[in-house]
Amino acid sequence: MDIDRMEIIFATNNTHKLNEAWAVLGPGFRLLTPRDCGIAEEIPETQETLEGNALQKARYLYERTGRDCFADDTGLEVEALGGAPGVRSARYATDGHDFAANNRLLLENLAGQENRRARFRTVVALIQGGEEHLFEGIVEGRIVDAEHGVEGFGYDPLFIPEGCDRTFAEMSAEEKNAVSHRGRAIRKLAAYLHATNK
Ligand code: ITT
Repeated sequence: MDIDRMEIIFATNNTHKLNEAWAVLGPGFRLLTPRDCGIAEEIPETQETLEGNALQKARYLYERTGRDCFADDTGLEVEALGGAPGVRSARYATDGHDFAANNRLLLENLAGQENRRARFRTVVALIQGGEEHLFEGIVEGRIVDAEHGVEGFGYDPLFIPEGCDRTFAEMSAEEKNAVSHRGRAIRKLAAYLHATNK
């Protein structure tokens, strides 16, 4: 196999995620989208855990294409809210992916709360030659009192990673990827793919 151009599909409908994964994987990989494989519909995610959803999305694509692929499921876990919104992060305030409404609800639910500790957790599910593998990436941090910054997506304007003084939405894509949940999980995936394709 040509190690310089490893081809793999990312089972996501989220272009922000796609761009982040692209930046981490680099030119050694040719990253395809579901659309590139003729799959235009929303990929279902109806499980109760990040692991379950990541596997569900990867299996959905694998069953339809028979090609190596991976999926990412991510949740924001807030300590004072017992781990919520967690696996329901996309649908916290509404049925859809309404980032502004989700952020408003999160701030409302944390009003007056001193414990602002939170973490992002990403689970990447890879299906390679029919075999399934999971990779996890976690970043610890805290939720601030108001939105700051316009970069990134989702809860980024409200989350400051440990050891930093800016939210993810105030960082460049490169800075976010260096410490983020997704950056960590995708680097583990990349290391595994390199190791198994030599
Ligand atoms: P796919 O399932 O198509 O991959 P999605 O947007 O539904 O895309 P998730 O279910 O993994 O992805 O993500 C749930 C929500 O968590 C997402 O809609 C965002 O609100 C939030 N989220 C995920 N990753 C994030 C990140 O890096 N920064 C901020 N918020 C994020």
